[in-house]
Order: sequence, then structure tokens, then C-alpha cells
Amino acid sequence: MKYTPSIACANQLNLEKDIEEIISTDIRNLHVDIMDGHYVPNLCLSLDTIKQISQRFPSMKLDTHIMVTNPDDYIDRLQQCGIESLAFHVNATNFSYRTIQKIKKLSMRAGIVLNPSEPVSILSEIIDEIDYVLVMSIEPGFAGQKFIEKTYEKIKELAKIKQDRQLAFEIFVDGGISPHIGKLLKEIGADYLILGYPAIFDQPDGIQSSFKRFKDIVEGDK
Ligand code: S6P
Ligand code: MG
Repeated sequence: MKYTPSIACANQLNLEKDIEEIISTDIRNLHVDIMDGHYVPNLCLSLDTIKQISQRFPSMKLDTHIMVTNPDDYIDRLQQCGIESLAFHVNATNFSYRTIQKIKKLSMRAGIVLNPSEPVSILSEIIDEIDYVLVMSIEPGFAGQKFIEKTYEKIKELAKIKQDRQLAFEIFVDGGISPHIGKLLKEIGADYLILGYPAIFDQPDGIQSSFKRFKDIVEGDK
């Protein structure tokens, strides 16, 4: 199992300290949310902040989740920020195939995002083109929401497609993931868990120790 802390849930007044604490675990990637105030009614990290994070912490791979109405406008600039992976919402464009090719051409991993109301079947024509699917287990736009239980069926469906069609795409899950939910997600085929408030950021024992606890539960036998 791989783990990606969502930097939107870190202390926005002291990102550096939280990222240093994340680095003190064995985690080497960060989930970076970008919002435009249109696709979702909220704003999040700016491109300048992302560039600074990438320059200050070159050992960290940044996986970006863009919640924007015009994903193509962000691809070049994010590549210049030093991004490793870029996931856009399938319903934000009529031309997903082209957007995927553009991301890959710039040597980034291409991901596609499914909202809770969207079925896996809408990916059927592009699923062999992408590096990962980011399954939203909450409505995008805000951290701190309750995990939507129907997500489990979606993960099982994706894991079955992977197996039946012998595809290599990875399955990321984003939103409301507590340790026990993470364990269930691992058992049914998720590859990456996005870590937010219920995982490591809103915990009294701090990031390092709550991550250890989280990982022990997800990967333990009990
Ligand atoms: C939501 C965003 C997410 C959150 C994530 C983690 O718009 O895409 O990546 O940052 O949900 O937070 P939490 O508290 O839901 O686990
Ligand atoms: Mg996200």
C-alpha cells in the first residue's frame, strides 16, 4: 500500500514544518489539491506555492489533483512546477483522450478523477490510456467530509477491470479515509490512500505517530 498525505489538510501557516514531519516517516509523495473556485466552490493551493514546495523538497513526488473547469490550461504550468502526476476530472472536458496524451507527452503520470456520482463505466474507452484512477470518496472541494460507503463497490469494480483486462493503472482513493476504512480499501484492491484529517492531520499525537498507527492498522492482521 502507498500513502499520500493531502497537503490541503496540513497547517497552511506552517507547511514547511508539516512536510518535514511527513519526510520523517517513509512517505515520499504529497497529494496536492488545486481548485479554481468554479469547478468547486473553493480555492486551495496556488501554483506558486506548489513550485516552492517542489523546489524546497526535491525528494518529494507531487501528485496533483486539479478541480478546475479547464484542465488543459494547467498542464504546462504544472509540469514547470515539477509535478510528477496530474489527475483531472473526467467530466471537466469532452476531450479526455487528448488531455491524457498531453500530460503523458510532458512526462507526467496521467490520472483521471471520478466523482461519487460517476460510474466506472464512463472510463471504458480511456482506461487503458491512464496511469491511475483517483476515486473520490467524498464530493470534491472540501476536506473533512464523511467517507461515502458506495466507494467500496467502485474500487472492487476497478480492481476487477484491472485483473480481467490485465491493465496496470493504479487505484487511488481520496476523502475521509480513517484507519479502518483504509484497511478495507487495501483488502479490495486500492493501491494509494490519500491521507487527510481522519488519517494523520487532525490527530492529537501528531503526523509521525498517527501515520505509524494508521499504517499498522491498514497493514496489520487484526
Ligand atoms: C477534497 C480534496 C481532498 C482532500 C482530502 C483529504 O476536495 O480533493 O484531497 O484534501 O479529502 O481530506 P479528508 O479529511 O477528506 O481525508
Ligand atoms: Mg484531492
